[in-house]
Amino acid sequence: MKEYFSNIGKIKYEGKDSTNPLAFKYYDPDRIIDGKPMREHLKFALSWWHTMGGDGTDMFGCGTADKTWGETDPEARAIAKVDAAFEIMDKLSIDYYCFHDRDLSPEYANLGESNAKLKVVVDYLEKKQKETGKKLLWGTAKLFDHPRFMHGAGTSPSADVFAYAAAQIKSAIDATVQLGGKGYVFWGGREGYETLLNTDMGRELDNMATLMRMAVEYARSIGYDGDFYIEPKPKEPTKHQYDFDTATVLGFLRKYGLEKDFKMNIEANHATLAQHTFQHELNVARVNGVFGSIDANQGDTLLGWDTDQFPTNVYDTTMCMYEVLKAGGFTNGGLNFDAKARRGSFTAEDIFYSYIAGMDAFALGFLAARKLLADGRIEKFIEERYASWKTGIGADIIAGKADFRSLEKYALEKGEVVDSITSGRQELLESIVNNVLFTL
Ligand code: XLS
Ligand code: NI
Ligand code: NI
Repeated sequence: MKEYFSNIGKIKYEGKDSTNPLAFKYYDPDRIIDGKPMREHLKFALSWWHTMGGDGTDMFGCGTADKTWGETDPEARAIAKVDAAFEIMDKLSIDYYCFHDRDLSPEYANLGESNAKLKVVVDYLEKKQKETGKKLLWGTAKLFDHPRFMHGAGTSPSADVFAYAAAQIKSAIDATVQLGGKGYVFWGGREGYETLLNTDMGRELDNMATLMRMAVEYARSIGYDGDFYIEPKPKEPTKHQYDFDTATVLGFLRKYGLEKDFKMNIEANHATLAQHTFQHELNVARVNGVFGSIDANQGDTLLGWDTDQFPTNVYDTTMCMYEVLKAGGFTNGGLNFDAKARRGSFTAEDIFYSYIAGMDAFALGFLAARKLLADGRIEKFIEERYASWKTGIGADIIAGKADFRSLEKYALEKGEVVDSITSGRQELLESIVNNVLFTL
């Protein structure tokens, strides 16, 4: 078998004092922590579109990285991509991957031909999975690239486009099920609008829900027992995306009765585009019981778009893993690097440096989050801050034993509130985080 990265060997864990750029400093895949190896706590996944297909093309210039994998013929390239991806996963100890249908295999002359050629690649992936033990984290359909989807897929004003999208999702679900994936993602690429002057928003939202319901019905009918995810994003490519953020998506899911089948795929850079922190989005998902999976990357705070950079900010990875641990860890979900090397980082080595940077940042965040939880000062502070809900009037309110009349009586008798208002202590808490993270 051809080796695509012959000058790069298996990336090993060498510990924090290593200066070898091609070694992990924190990610020690087989180290057992709390009864399972680090690789299972983190469940890293490679993204097909960025890593195997993204060549650095942007609106100002052509690609800078060669992602042809030595093949000009599209069918041969699709197979070469699989081989190269499995080599990358093996060398980096990444156990999972994610795909869009058209990144595995491009569009051909018609849907029938596209489906048939996709199936060839999926069969090959199945064979490679069996040989290597690598797994599919989630699959999805690319419903935003081809011109037919210019006004949306599920939300297109054209019913024919809706039907085409349904057909495409059907084969992407077939592929996901064949490959044993436990997640299927809806990212509403062009499900949004540019102007309300041409948009019937009520119709579009109803249709989007119908498409999702049909997807669930079909998948369950062929035995799929995994999760469906919605990946919120507030803008880009459309001015206003319907899946704005986790809270908006929750309202949508509950309105249409989809909340039992769908969870969130939270993307760090999408959170910040919605003016939230990454942790905020994870927390909203967790407290509402819809935390599912993570698209890990980071944005650039000075830019207003999805830069999808490999994550290196350890505060963010720490607070992310803190939420993941509080949610009980990953079940069907994992940490997918929906991230790409910068256009100027165009060499093959940069793929490895990027993943090492991102994986080490999350391994460090995981260790730091465990330390924060074990330290307990933050948890204890929050617990004590809400102590008034444990006894007396607070406990009565929670137990449903109070109403406006009894609360008025209580407040009149009690007089001004003094003893149960305490300092928020934000600065102290921030310094505790630093104290736990940076013990030299
Ligand atoms: C784009 C999205 C996309 C989804 C999968 O912004 O992040 O890559 O993760 O369709
Ligand atoms: Ni994403
Ligand atoms: Ni994104």
